[in-house]
Amino acid sequence: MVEKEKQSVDPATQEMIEKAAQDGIRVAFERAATMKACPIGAEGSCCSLCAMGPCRVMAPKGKEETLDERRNRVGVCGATPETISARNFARKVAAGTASHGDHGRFMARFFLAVAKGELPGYEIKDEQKLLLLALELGVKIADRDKGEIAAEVAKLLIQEFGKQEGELLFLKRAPEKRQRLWRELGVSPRGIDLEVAEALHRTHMGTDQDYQDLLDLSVRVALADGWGGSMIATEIQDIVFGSPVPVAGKINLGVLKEEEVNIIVHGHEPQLAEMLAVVAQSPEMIQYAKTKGARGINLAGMCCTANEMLMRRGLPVAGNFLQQELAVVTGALEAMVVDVQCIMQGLVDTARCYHTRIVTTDPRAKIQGATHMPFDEHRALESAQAIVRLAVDNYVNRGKNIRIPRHTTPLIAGFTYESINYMLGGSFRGSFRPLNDNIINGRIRGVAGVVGCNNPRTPHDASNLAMVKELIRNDVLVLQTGCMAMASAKAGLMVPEAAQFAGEGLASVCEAVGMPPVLHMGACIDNSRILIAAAAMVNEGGLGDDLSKLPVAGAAPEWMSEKALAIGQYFVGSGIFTVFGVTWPTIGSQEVTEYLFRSFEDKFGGKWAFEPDPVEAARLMIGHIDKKRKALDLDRGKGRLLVDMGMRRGLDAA
Ligand code: SF4
Ligand code: MSK
Repeated sequence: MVEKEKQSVDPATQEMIEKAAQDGIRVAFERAATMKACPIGAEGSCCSLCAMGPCRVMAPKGKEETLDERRNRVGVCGATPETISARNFARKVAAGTASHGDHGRFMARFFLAVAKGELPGYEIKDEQKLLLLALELGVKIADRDKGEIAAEVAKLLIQEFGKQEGELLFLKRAPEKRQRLWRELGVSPRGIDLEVAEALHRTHMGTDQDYQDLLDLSVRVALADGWGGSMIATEIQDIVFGSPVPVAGKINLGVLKEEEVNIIVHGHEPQLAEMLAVVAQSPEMIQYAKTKGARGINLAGMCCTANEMLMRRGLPVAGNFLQQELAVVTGALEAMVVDVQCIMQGLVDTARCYHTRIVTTDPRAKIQGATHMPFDEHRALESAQAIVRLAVDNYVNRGKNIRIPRHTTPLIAGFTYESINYMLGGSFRGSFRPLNDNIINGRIRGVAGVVGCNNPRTPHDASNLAMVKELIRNDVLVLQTGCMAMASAKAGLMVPEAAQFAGEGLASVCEAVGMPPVLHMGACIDNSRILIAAAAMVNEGGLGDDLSKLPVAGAAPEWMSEKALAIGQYFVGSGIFTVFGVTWPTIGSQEVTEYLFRSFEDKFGGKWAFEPDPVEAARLMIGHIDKKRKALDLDRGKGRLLVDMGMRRGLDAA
């Protein structure tokens, strides 16, 4: 057994790893320790695309390869290691894009139904955002009813998935220069589903066998995620559930309550969670819980559903990806209600040892051994009531083996392009000008997006914390989403007081505005908010005419999901330098890796890097930021020189 300190830096997680071991439960940490990663697959050198294989084409380790050996290192069909590596990579990006795309498509159809008034219990909460989007998309507003406007907007967004030609509508949000570059390189996505389908076709056995072509293709697919599926999902969720504004919350397994019915919502799509929040707070349901001996009902979140609910409702967050099984191990969880993505199948087995019910709710994501209660949007309230009642009824089945870690940390979440604009500029003159000015005067050195998952192949939360601390110490403002946002929040970096960990310049800005040096921007799909914020920095002026000119960088220090690769690829394809930790899926092919790590910069202005040491990775990001500052002719730390009359006279005399 691996020491718990080496598995996580989070004390609540360590405590529950220990309890799991005492209870004889194997969770992901233990499984990762006993199941070594396949070295051939990890480096991208295995092809299983057809039944002539699987073929393994890894280079011999520790010895020079002869030309003949190199020539013969191909699959049965003759596919080279480069083709195999690039196909594998492109397929992962396509799977990530498909996941966010399917989320976006579901949201767009849901939005249309809400607009038509077909879904009782849901309504349009942010009318202003709806109207702005309608104007942007050329939808007539005049004196039309908001439902009519929303329906027309929804139909336009639904079309984005099946579109066969032209360009995705939101590409126009990128700076002009970037749009032109995408067009010139032939990577402007046409339709979201089309790009995914074409990628699957072109990576089929015997189709596209030019590794550079495949890697360029994967940029087009990924852009259909960032500027397509993810952005659509974010926009719609803001319109229907309300745009986030800074909100206080708390995080970690200590949010579970010993004397209440505990329910965790886990996954990615917020429709059901929103309704569960309403039902869990209803006096009737609380009364019902009391009849079972509980003091109330405590709804908390896990993974990105948690981020969605935290951003809009301040709902407590139980933890990030690697804490999902540990929430069950507390023995105090009545139900874990899951939808899509990042739900470990191991949950069901863990739950068998306690009383927790794992409830699947989405027809696209069932798990054997779980209780399936399909969520019907048309009868959302009834669906949510049935689920909460199941959890309440289960309270009486709680055993005596309960231990809830005492750890919780306060945080502020709810930062979006709009709320940052407001926070920096005020309600009448909302603007990114103060951000740009502080970058220009060097108080803020640059901006970094640190996003992505946890991975038990690296100590839980550790790389994120080391990276984020190094960045803010060096005056880099950090924007976060997904499970990495939660890692920073647990460590207390998402409150204004965390400015004490920042460099002098960044700290002075945080203190003046009253904001943390690390901003929580939401769930994985909300990485699209980071794209929009970056575009706003370009549009504001003074930092170059393209995203690739900005002193910004991206990272996913603990990634595990194909979605993370899609996100990284759309950052890179948008011109942003991006570093991943843990492992790199093309390391088996030097050519493919070189192309992504170097040639991409000449083409797209952004490139990938792989660096498992988080402090080293942060330094790569800072080095890149400094390179961009130099190219923009910005002198770090100089500050704006205010010239008074005396100085002016001196200048005149000289
Ligand atoms: Fe092997 Fe080629 Fe089939 Fe891949 S496509 S499994 S390399 S024969
Ligand atoms: S939930 S994709 S583990 S961030 Fe979005 Fe966390 Fe990664 Fe899932």
